[in-house]
Amino acid sequence: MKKLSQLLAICFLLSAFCSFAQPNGADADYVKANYTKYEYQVPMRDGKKLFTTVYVPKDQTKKYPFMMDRTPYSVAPYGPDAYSRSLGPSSLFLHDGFIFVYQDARGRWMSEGIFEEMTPEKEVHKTKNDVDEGTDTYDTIDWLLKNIPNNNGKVGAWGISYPGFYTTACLLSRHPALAAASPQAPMSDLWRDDGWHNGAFQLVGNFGFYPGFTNRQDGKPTQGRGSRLEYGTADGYEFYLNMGSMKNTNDKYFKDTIRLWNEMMDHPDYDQHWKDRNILSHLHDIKTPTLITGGWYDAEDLYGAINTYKTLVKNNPNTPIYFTMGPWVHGGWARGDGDHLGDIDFGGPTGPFYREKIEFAFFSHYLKGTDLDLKPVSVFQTGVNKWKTYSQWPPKEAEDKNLYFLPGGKLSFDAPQDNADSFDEFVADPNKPVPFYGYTVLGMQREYMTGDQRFASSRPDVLSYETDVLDHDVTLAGNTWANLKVAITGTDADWVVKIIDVYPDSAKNNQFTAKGVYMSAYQQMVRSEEIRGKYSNNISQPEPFVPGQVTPVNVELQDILHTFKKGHRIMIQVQSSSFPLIDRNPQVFEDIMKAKDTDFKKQTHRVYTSKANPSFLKVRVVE
Ligand code: PG9
Repeated sequence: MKKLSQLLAICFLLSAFCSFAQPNGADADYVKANYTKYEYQVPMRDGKKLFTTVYVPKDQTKKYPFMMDRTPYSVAPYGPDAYSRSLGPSSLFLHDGFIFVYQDARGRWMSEGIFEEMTPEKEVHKTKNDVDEGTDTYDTIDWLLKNIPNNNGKVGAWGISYPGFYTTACLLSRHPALAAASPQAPMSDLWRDDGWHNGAFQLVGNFGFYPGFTNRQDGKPTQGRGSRLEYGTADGYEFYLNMGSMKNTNDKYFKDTIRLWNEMMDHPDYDQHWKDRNILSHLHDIKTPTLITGGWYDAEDLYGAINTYKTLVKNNPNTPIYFTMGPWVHGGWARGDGDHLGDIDFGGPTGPFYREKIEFAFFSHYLKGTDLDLKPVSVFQTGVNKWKTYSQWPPKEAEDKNLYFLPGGKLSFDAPQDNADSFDEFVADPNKPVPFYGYTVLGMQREYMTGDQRFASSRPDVLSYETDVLDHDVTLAGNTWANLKVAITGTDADWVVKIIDVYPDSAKNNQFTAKGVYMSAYQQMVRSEEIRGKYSNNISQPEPFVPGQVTPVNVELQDILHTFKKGHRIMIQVQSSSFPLIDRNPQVFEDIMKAKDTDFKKQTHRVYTSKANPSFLKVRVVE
């Protein structure tokens, strides 16, 4: 049984590791014919050894740079004769020739040591035991330069998602040989990336993940474990609603055996546990040219990509920092065409352009000295489906404006004028939460990020505000801020804000439009974000609402670059659940991770639309 659970675990995590690669038969054959694989236990300064696989080009007539991927998801296949089916970020690297290095991070799989979620980085390293991902990277690079022949003395690092975090952490080695790095969809701050969004727990993205990811803490290699959840249904909404409160995740399923899950449940506030794991606070004195890559429709690490870029640029003005955001899901740039998501057509392939003209060109320049014609910012403008380049992000040309919620479900750049204290109200019932997508399965449905919102518009517990038909294109660029004035009858509430592109009745279906869906009057999600109301004033010290008192709730929505075309409308929806994307709020001020099923009760929520208490979305508009 032990072997079976280990095999299951390897399969589960290989899916995470390989799902971003582009394995195909031709590449697999090329790897075997042109590279020789070696396996090493690389010693770290504290004596722990990290399992490291190295693929060396058979052609030893020239010197090669390293391309390194440090990962918690296993560097399988293990064994000197078991070859990976692909190497590097894309086939371009495989065929151009690099020394590829894959390393099990500390405490993962075949590497020794103790694994910690998002390893807390140390600012000072006094003794050899003061280790973190920065020191592990430094020691690994030193060892590679000395022990792998025929290298050209330059190291590149890349990784997506958790490996993206490890790539960001590579920058903290500040090793002089680290000549280029590309953290892609990097996790940066779990309280704002995969774990929580402003205090709302990301339920569907995590519940199925942690059983397979959590390993024991005995410091010995091969610590994986299988994920053994019996869901009993394929309907995610039904499964998670029947599960009940977050307390039941342990009472009914995990039985307190999943260490990393319990770390989540025990730290719902932005406390020292998360502050220690926020790598953004260490991104100073970075000299390595860096390319940050992310997807506008990344349901996991959108915050990480955008804010790793913004922090690096702010703290390191003299270091070349590049930024690319395309119309991609989590890791979507690494494989396939990237020509659509759900019903939305992006006008052609976007992935191949990125992989060749941005990613490969970046690494080839800094590791091999080839020419580079790359602007600092290359971003895909959705709505009109074209690539744009800027010198900085958000564009300095952007102009701040407010989109005001008005009585009668109107939305306008003009502020409310009347003196009446107008508001809209709805009954929020946590036992009948608003689905986050038109239909729900057990896992994350990434299509929700461009999904048709007509299923929500018709619900009485969803408020919709929309502009008149636009008589010209309106392009929003950068992050936006929802500034709500609300009042509730309870003492806590979640607030979900959605920016939606409303198509004209004349809109035609495209090649990707699902059967039975009509693009006529389609309500395309452009961006959504949520906040657990009690954190609105202080994310570390949550505060109860005073029932009936008008209260400001402000939430940042992550960046977009989207054109609402002439003939379309801009819509904003506000609701108090998005299930099971996020967990439910009992709407009473308490530790929701410990709430009882009987705590979840209906409350009445108001959103004000008056001159005295204006609610609005602060946006940045570019021509
Ligand atoms: N960012 C992804 C993830 C990490 C932790 C929890 C859930 C998801 C990932 O690395 O795939």
